[in-house]
Amino acid sequence: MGWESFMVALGIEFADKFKKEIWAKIKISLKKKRKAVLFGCAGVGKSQFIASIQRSFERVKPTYFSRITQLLLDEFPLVIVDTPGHSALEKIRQDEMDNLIKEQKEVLINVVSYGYHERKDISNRNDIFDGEHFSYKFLQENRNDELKYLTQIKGKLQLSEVKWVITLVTKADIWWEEKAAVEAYYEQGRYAQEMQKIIQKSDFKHIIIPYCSIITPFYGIKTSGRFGEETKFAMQAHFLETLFDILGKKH
Ligand SMILES: Nc1nc2c(ncn2[C@@H]2O[C@H](COP(=O)(O)OP(=O)(O)OP(=O)(O)O)[C@@H](O)[C@H]2O)c(=O)[nH]1
Ligand SMILES: [Mg+2]
Repeated sequence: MGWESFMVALGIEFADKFKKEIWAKIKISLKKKRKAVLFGCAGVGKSQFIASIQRSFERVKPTYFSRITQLLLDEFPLVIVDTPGHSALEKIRQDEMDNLIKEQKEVLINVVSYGYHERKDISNRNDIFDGEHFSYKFLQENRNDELKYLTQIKGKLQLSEVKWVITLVTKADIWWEEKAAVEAYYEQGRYAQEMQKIIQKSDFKHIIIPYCSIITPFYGIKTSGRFGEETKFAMQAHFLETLFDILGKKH
């Protein structure tokens, strides 16, 4: 093949590939962009969860602003908004709650972690760990905060067009040995009762999904060690399957 015909063949190949790529992009953009927002207390694992679905394994830092991430999950374009959980950043969360109504978000992900909130503002680890167990008081206060945050979303959620609420119970690697208690708490316990009050006056479906974004010690303290990478990936795959199922459904 001479130089000229070689270049022409190459040109056709590239043009063809280019057309295919453009067409794939058009097809994707024709699909309606789904919007999701994450809420939850500081340190429950919202940002680490976003990192995990982007297949990033680095530990994240606390969030101080709302942050939009555009994802393409198996051809589903998804816009996901991360919010800061810190108690002082209430105004930012309120604005995002207003956006729930204005921007017609379809999925709200309420992130919880059975009280295992890892924030940077604990100066003395001994306050939360006695050498064997994590402090009941510390965990209970955090669980109460999870309920408080849920109540704060209530009003806006009831006025919104949200179709699905996912309670994402993250940090399974940390609470794995207590999984029966964790399941009971979110499926039937105090959390479930609070959620039920919201559901009664709303029009969304609620699902609870256990999750693990990263296997790492809690506040530097080694935990169970009985939770492996396989279970983590199985949980991540299950979450994505559920999400595709939800996003693929016509409303
Ligand atoms: N062991 C374990 N640690 C996790 C998991 N998810 C998050 N973490 C850790 O928990 C800490 C808090 O996670 P973030 O994702 O920053 O929490 P956040 O909810 O975004 O917190 P704010 O941005 O302050 O609202 C980080 O040190 C994470 O690495 C998990 O599944 N397992
Ligand atoms: Mg964050």
